[in-house]
Amino acid sequence: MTKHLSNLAPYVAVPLDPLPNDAEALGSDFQRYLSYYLGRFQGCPQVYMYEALAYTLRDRLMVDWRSTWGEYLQPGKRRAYYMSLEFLIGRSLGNNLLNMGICNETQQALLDYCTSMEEVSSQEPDAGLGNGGLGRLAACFMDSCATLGLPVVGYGIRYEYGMFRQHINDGYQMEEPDHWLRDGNPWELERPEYSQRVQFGGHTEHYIDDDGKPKVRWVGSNDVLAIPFDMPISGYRNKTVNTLRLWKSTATDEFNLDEFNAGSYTEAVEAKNHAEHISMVLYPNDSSENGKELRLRQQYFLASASLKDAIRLWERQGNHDYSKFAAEHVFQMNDTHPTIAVAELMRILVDTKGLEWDDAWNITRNCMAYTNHTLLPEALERWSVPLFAKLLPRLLEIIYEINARFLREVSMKWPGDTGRQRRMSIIEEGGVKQVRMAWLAIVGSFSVNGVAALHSQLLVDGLFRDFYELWPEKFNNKTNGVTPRRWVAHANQGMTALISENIGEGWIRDLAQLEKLKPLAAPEHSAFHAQWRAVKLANKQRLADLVKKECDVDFNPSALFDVQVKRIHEYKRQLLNILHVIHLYRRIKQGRLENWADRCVLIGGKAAPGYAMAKRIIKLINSVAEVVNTDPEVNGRLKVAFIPNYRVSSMEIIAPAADLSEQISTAGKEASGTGNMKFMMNGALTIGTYDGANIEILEAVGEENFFLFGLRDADVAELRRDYRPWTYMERDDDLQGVIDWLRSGHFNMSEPGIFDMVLDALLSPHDPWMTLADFRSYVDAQEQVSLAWQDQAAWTRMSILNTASSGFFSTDRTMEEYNRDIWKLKPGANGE
Ligand code: 26W
Repeated sequence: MTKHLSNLAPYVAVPLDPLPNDAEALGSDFQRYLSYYLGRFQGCPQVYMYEALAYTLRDRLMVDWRSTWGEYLQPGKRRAYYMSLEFLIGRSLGNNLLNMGICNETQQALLDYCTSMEEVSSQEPDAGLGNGGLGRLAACFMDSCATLGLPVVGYGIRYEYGMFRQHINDGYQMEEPDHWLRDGNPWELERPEYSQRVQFGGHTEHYIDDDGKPKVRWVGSNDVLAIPFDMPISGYRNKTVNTLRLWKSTATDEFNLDEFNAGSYTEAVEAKNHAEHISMVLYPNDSSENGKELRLRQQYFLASASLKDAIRLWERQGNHDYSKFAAEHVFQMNDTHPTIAVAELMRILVDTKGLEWDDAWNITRNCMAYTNHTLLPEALERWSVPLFAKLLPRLLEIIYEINARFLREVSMKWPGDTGRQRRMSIIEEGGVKQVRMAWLAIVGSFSVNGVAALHSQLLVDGLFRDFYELWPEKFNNKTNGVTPRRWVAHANQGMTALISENIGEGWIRDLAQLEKLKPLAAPEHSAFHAQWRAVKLANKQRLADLVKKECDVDFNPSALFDVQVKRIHEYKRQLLNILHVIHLYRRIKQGRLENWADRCVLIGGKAAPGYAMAKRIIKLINSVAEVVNTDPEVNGRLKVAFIPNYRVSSMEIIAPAADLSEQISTAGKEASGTGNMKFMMNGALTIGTYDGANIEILEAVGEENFFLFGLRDADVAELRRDYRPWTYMERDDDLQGVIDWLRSGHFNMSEPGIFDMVLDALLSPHDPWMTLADFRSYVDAQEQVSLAWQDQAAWTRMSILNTASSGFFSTDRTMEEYNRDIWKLKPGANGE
């Protein structure tokens, strides 16, 4: 039965006594969980060891979790809420151990069980509640906010099924559901007492209330219940534990009762199923919206439950004066996905709290902030008006009202400019009218930001130009980052120890201190260089073992590890990479081995299940790999592997082992990229286009330590007007040769024609990604890479300089900027 709380006294956190963290206490709690809670014994499957350990640690997080909440619930305390349909958390065990600072004690405690940390950690399934960059960014943000002691709560959806598991079958991607919650999730805490009701469907009624005021009510709806599950987010050794609150959908109690009383048991169960569908599965599309009703349900479910929860918390502290609401709340919307929150907050304030429209609007536009993560037109969310009318009738009315008032403002500023009004309208006219979610987000927010300098500039120059002309002060840049705790201190323990021995441990909290490594890049520190190389070599051996296990391909750790891992998308140009691989293969076959560097090329990533071209690209990579890896003439000079099921936990092994990071998107298309930063921190050199955060990486490390190639975004825009890909072939024998080999069927002997679609796309004058235009420049840059690799001393120096220059790309810096410019929160006492 759902536990409801009503008429509660204001929340007061009674402090808990801390639990001891010595090996003995940890060991005995571990033993107690294993035996008395899980009913298992020494020698049981390792997964129970993981669970017992997770409970042991969660107990210890509880003390700080409670005191952190207590801190954040001080009267008048301003809080931020990060609303995101995705949080790509990965595993929590190792990260919590690191942040709590009890790795050694825990290792000690486990000795009696003849079990290694690595074995136990690997039992934890990845929490894959995200697609890629946007979802992982949200997880890195949570880590940094906790480390900085910022009062930020994450709101998301507790998908029963996360990102699908990818198998490779005969070179083709196969998707398998990821039931990550099957064995339960020991980190989460269910809090049914804070459930929220969310309405769908029904209709609106306009009426006059007792005071003679016109009012609206939303009636006849089918409601679902949102149940919160809290995940603790530990800060780095600072006694702060923040909260990620994930909502699960279920049927409301009376829904069941009605149906049961009518004697329709199966219908009642069906209704329950229907309600539970909302949080059942993460949509696996990144960068293309498909307008599915269930997705809109998810978005409203998250926005509505989260806003009601934040309001509940605030009212329970005795607050009822809504003129203070905006001063104490900020909601950061991660892309347009939760943007219906703008209209939902208006609905709550006007319909249920009885505020006047203008007052409600002032509050709303002073506490909402929006981050854009993509310029790709196919990724811009639009919802059809008829769908909106059916699912969220009251919200649609509110959006129309917001739009009418907004368009009046536009026409005051630009009288008679109907073209501009049409462009700026939140409702797009046409066959089926559409709600433009990005426009709603901009109109309803006080801050709009892009995620890298170039991206933010392109937004105000292009997509958002009209809005920028109206409200220039709203627009700002916040260059992304990644958390150095997970991506260096946890993932690369060898390098962490080496760095700390030389410059102390301060860098883990203050990544700018990596600058102190710069003097050590000088040639006279040859002992340090040797250690740096030894760490990289060990990491490469660990990756080689993984590649052997997953792909049955032998990677030689002394070869150059050339890595591209990210979602498979045409704009990210895995195709350009594979064209280069074919080029290298041709060189071997033709005996053109001048300045050769042995390479192991690793590619990984998931394709959206409905994205046929991306799936065919995966097949091509695997087909080329098969030919190259089995040709005796290649003789170890080149290896190619596609690593299946690329995810957070695989990146933890891949990033520390990479020598070369491939960031080769068509200029102007990758908003930022964050994998580029993980590689840089771990000492990889980048080969990249002038795009997204690559530009800032290049500026930080210097162009002599970066392999830049390709067209700039302005060149791409210019060339777009008259693009003739075949001309590049005619002028370049290498490109001609590569395309000829592809066309000849050399890589698909038993499946003729399967790569025709790839060739057609590359050779089309409409190819938006202009892969062939960048081929020569890419191949030349790759030759520079091979040359540089020959000089291992110089390479090591560049590798050290990359790590040393990566301080800016910590999400600690990103969060400090969000806080300085947008959130304006005071760090809690714990965070100082
Ligand atoms: C509506 C379907 C959909 C789903 C996800 C559309 C778009 C998305 C995201 C925008 C995809 C995404 O992850 N974008 C990435 O965000 C990262 C974090 O800011 C950036 O580093 C990447 O460049 C950007 O592609």
